[in-house]
Amino acid sequence: MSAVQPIDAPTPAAASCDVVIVGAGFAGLYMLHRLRGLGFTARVYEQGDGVGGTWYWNRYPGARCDVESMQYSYSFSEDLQQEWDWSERYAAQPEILRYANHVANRFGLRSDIQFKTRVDRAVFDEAADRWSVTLSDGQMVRAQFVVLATGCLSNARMPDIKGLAGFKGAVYHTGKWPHHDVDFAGRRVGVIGTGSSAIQSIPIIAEQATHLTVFQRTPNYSIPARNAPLTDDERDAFRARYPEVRRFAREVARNGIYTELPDRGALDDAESDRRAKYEARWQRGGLTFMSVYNNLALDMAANDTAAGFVREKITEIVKDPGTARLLQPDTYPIGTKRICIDTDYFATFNRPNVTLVDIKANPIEDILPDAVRLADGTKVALDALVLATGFDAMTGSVARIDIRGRNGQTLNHKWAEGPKTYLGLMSAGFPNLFLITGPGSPSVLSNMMVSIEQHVDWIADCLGVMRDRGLVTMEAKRDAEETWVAHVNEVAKGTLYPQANSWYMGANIPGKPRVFMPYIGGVGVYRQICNDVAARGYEGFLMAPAEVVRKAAAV
Ligand code: N01
Repeated sequence: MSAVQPIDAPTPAAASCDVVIVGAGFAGLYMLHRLRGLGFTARVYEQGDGVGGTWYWNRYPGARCDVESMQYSYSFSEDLQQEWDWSERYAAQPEILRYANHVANRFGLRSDIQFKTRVDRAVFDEAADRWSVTLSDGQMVRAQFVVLATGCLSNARMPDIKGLAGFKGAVYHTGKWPHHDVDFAGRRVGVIGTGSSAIQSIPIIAEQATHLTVFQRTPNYSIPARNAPLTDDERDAFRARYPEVRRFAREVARNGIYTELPDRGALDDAESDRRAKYEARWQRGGLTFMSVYNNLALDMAANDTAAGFVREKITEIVKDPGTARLLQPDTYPIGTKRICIDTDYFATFNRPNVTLVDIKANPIEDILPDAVRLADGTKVALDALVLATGFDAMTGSVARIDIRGRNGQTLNHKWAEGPKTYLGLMSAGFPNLFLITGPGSPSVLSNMMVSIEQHVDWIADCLGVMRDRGLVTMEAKRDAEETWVAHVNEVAKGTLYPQANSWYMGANIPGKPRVFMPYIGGVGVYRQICNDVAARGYEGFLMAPAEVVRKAAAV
């Protein structure tokens, strides 16, 4: 395996290219690789100074993947998937970042990536059918196509808490962690938030800090990860099955993960059988807890059985009954917020140096230079604050770019009441602008690697077809987009998901429209829809020589 070192120096920015790719995470890297393979000129702009996207930024203690690494990895290169040795069932962030760097080096991608460069603006020039892309260093790049590989969980959200700027101790956000080790030894630390990032970092911070105070607004359901080193035999056995594992993940699974498909609902089993099945999954660990039965996301009574099981587990693990009660989620169905997986999260609250504070009942009033003050006047003295407050998910990173399509319309204006896309791939009025794992696609509800590869392949194939047929512009038709948005909403409404105030719904951002953003129909179903659309001549898209598209769009 290679070290995290560039092997080829970046070349200066191109003044024009076929495709501008925004972001050098797993989506941007593979997009670049595919486009190069087809002979397109492409240029990636990345605001960080390295590849890896979400894995570049999220360096908080305990950060690791919640999909098993043998599956959370690229499948496009047989050599790559055979040669890379994942060391653990769920790789930690440094190893995933090494993998991203290995891929960039192995496929010689760095020469077309410009680091430390944000894309600030992209304006579609209707006269020339080209995008004019403005970079943070002031350069302008012209491109026929723009691909937003900006990531769904990459725009860290600072909470709007009075006095935060005046806190004199160190402040960290899990989503934008420093690149050096942070040692909490000898410090009184506060963690605000109890989502996946907090649940992974809290047990580790608790081991270091003099005292850790966790400020919880909403408790989360969490399942043990049961992380463990992978042996050579386990890796070999998995690799031997890769053709089937990858096929299943792409075509059959709802969430892009190879696992057993449940054939019955939770209420079809007697209580004792149900408990035995939940217990077996709890012992196995991981996200597949939610696929014990086929109706946990659909039927409230079925869901209650799984939620109740996890609540009982919390009672068993946490010794103080009051703390256990506070840690038990009961205001939303299990799985409707992204389920967490952890290592010793609940047990951490048995430590004498850890305190849980219920800020739903007693909210944070303000932050003083050396403490958090609660509504009842209590002051919690702190030396360091960790904000595990999440992201402006799915749309946040797109919204930071000033994107202007036909007639000068901005994407932010168009999406003011919620994101609108056709298939999550394009938005009407924004020709030749593609999104990878955008709202309206399975995206964050799936193994992101599977969804990224599917989108990249679809887009790359599409650009190849356009070139072969002499087509210059492509855009989503408005009626196709409306039909798709309605379908995405309808499928979501048939599930329990909209019942939770989740970031899937935009509920964590004050003022953000409440729309269930990802497509919940399943990755296999979705892939088939996309393939069928392409097979029918890219049905629902305007795809024609320049002058034809312009006339049609004007009607
Ligand atoms: O963010 P979150 P995250 N005052 O939004 C609380 C992926 N991920 O970074 O629920 C007080 O889930 C907020 O409270 P509430 C994964 O998909 C994956 O943890 O809004 N509290 C909540 O508790 C995940 O779902 C891994 O009431 C405030 C927390 O902060 C997604 O990223 C690891 C607050 C935010 O939780 C996001 O996870 C990490 C305020 N003003 C992340 N504002 C893997 O395992 C927010 N909160 C791969």
